Amino acid sequence: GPAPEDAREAHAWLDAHDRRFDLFIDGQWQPATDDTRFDSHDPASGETLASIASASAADVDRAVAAARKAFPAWRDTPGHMRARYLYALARQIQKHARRLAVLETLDNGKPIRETRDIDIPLVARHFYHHAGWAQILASEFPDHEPLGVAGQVIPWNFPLLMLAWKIAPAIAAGNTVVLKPAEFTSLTALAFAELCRNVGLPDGVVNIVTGAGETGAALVAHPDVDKIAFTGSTEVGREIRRQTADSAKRLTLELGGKSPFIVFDDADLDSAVEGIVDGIWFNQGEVCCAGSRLLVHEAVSERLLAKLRRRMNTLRIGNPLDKAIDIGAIVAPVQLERIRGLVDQAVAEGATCHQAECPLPETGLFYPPTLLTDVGPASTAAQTEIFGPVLTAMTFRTPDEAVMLANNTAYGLAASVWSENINVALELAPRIQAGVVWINTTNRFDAACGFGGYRESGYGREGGREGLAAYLRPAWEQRLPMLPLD
Ligand code: TXE
Repeated sequence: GPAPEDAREAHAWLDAHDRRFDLFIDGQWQPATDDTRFDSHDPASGETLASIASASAADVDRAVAAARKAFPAWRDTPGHMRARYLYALARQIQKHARRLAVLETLDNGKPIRETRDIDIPLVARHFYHHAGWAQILASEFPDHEPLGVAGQVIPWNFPLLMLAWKIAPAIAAGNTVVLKPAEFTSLTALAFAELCRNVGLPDGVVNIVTGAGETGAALVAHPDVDKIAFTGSTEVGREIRRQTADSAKRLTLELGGKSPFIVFDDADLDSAVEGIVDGIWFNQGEVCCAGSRLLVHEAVSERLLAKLRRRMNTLRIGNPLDKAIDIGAIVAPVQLERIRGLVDQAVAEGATCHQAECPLPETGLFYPPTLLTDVGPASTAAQTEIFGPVLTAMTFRTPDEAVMLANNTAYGLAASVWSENINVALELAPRIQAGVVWINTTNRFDAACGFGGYRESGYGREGGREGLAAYLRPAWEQRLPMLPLD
């Protein structure tokens, strides 16, 4: 398992808070108006981790008011001063990395190896990167100004990393924020609120309102929010699009995906198998850019799938706090049911279902690595985001057919292309409608690189220059004097 002192420290932190959390508004812990609460569970053990306040529309209103009040002073704080807070937050994240990793693993069910080596280091890196941006903002974006109050709603698959993707650019650019974490995974956002206090971030710059979809909807509907940034399901993204259509709110959406993983006949098949493992079985497949559709050249399909089936059987699934585990628990019963339902539907439509022979723990929310073959291009298995450890495999004969299949969903978030011939890969990449195309690799993320989708995967980019621009506007929009017409 993890170093026992890390797990102990995480539990001690929960105990120090009496396993009871309020809302973080205006730099203070504040109870929800009617003290409505919900519980957060460890999906691997079923243990109740904490009781968490559920914010009503009135609480959201208080949080937005606090963010509005804090905005002018934060906007007028010189960039190099704002940078100090972001650097300090990055250092706090590194200082508490082990506790944050354990908390994230307890709350979400993902393997400690991933939270410790991937999630939390990327979170720190995101704050460091945006601290740099805050410092050079005035010279890089002259005559730009922040938007005001940003309302941010995030999902449960990378709780603290999605918080970082939202908060770091927003506050670097001089906005203030109200963020709503997903109801299954609020703990690291609440731990982050504490770090904001540790570094003396001015009250009201970051506010955290916990709760379910209704809390998010109240934030989206709030008239004094200038921008909504949402990451989550395509359905809710659509709803938010409708809800904000007649307002002046800016909107960025990062939604679902069904990303193709394309293997040519000249690819290094052993590397491709490792890529597939990472592409679909990283984070239990609960990844928006998961390589969930394997498109493999007919000539190597049998060989590749045989290798893949052997590799699947070696994956270790179980207690996510165990460092030797590859696949942890599914976040919540509703998500496990959704995965089961979609696999059943795929099988009813004629798919062949192969599941790894690795033993599952007797309790907890676990689902085995799964491979679906014999699927038609219009079937559920080929079209619907499953958001679990389920890979759909199809074959192609020519590059044109690979492109056609790759683009044949409503989504367009990511793609991965495998070939030993770089010309094949480079010719294919720009023909695929996806925000990112990886070549002979997958799941590479960098704070400096804009991430986002095409079509139903959403719009706007997070990370890099574009990500920052999404929290700025040209100052002349507000300041241009009205010219008399006559
Ligand atoms: O998402 P929701 P769910 C996909 C994935 C998954 C499916 C369902 O396919 O199986 O969505 O997951 C908040 N107004 N993705 O139901 O509901 C909610 O409280 C404002 C892909 O968990 O979209 C949470 O904080 N907010 C995805 C956040 O939205 C609302 C990651 C996401 O939850 C709201 C997650 C409303 N009306 C799921 N209703 C990705 N792109 O990575 C809910 N929320």
